Amino acid sequence: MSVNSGFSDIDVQQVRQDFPILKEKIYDKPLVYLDNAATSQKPQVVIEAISRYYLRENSNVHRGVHLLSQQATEEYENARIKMQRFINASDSKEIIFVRGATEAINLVASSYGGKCVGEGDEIVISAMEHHSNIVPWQILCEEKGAKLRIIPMNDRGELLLEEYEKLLNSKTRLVAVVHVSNSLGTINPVEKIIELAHQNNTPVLLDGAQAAPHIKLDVQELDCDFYAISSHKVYGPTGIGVLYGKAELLESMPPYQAGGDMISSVTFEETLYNALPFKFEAGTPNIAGVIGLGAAIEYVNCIGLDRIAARESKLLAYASEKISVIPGLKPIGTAREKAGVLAFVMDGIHAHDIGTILDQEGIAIRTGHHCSQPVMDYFDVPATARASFSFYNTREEADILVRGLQKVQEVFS
Ligand code: C6P
Repeated sequence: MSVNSGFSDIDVQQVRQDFPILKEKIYDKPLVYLDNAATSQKPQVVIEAISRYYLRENSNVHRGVHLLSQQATEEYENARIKMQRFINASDSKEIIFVRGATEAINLVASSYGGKCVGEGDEIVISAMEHHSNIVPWQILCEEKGAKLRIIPMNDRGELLLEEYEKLLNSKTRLVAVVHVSNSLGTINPVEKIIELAHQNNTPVLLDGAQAAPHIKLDVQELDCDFYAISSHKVYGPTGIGVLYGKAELLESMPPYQAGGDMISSVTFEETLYNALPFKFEAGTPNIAGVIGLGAAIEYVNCIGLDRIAARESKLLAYASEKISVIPGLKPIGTAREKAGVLAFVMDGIHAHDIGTILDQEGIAIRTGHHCSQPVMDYFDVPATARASFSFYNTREEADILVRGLQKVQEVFS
């Protein structure tokens, strides 16, 4: 495994060795994987941690007196502490393991929303949310007779903070905003968003699905109330993620799901709930997933998020400049603060055709609405093509993307 120290650049050829899949060929051409916003690739250490668990430690957690169960429990709880440190939460009980960012948001909508949102109340989200941070609030608002208010954005894909400020009032029960947009790449000014919400006594949930792989997080410094993370975007396995919540808020919220592990005692007359974080982790959890996520965090720590962010930002700038010379190509999302994502449309060519032709060249990008249909509506496009970068991508791969796009033009000219 590549371990970098100090502030030197990442040795990209060396880190690529950590990801077995990057050696794959697609239609006999080297894989150029530029779909990292959909899911990132997994380093060998993550794959090994999962298989080691199944090969040598497979057993249930928090339940057994036998050694295997104790070992599995220790690894599972160690991963919680790794995640606590990764985002600088003040206590490991503030780390709730869930299925992904989607479930993290649904948990808050169901539990916090169920308790604290009533008729006439308002939830504020933004114009650039992923469907995961729209639909749970729509359902809640419909159930409760509450109202969804939307922070608008400009043509660069930047939120209008002065409009946001006007939306906050005594009825606002929660502000739920994406930290980094998956369809535009915008890094939102979340510090300011949180400050303004807190002046209004309103808690803030950040959808960090796209931020966690690119930005060093400090939830205490941010002072956010909830933070949602997907493991599979931060080099860990699928089917696992994290909801961070401030302990006092989580303590005050009712359970989200009910079953084993979330109770401290059950009789037919009365059930007492378990302490945090277990109150929100009903049933046998995704143990292998949590252990894999723990290994992913260790891996990312070894590379260093500062170094990852610096490399990705240079790559994004390089690729953005290179594709800007392609005639008829229009970038979608040109915010001044961006991470990871390069989305665009091409005159007279559907995004799916771009994706299909690039695929023939071994280049994996995502095309479509990226689960952000309101963003497509705003830019008046049915779909975009989206290349999304990770620290293991190279300038040569950006050049291959540009050549692929030139080929797309030739095919359609
Ligand atoms: N975006 C993309 O290609 P899950 O599916 O629960 O791991 O993450 C949902 C989610 C929530 N918020 C944001 C900002 C996201 O980008 C995503 C997932 C992927 O853009 C798959 S749609």
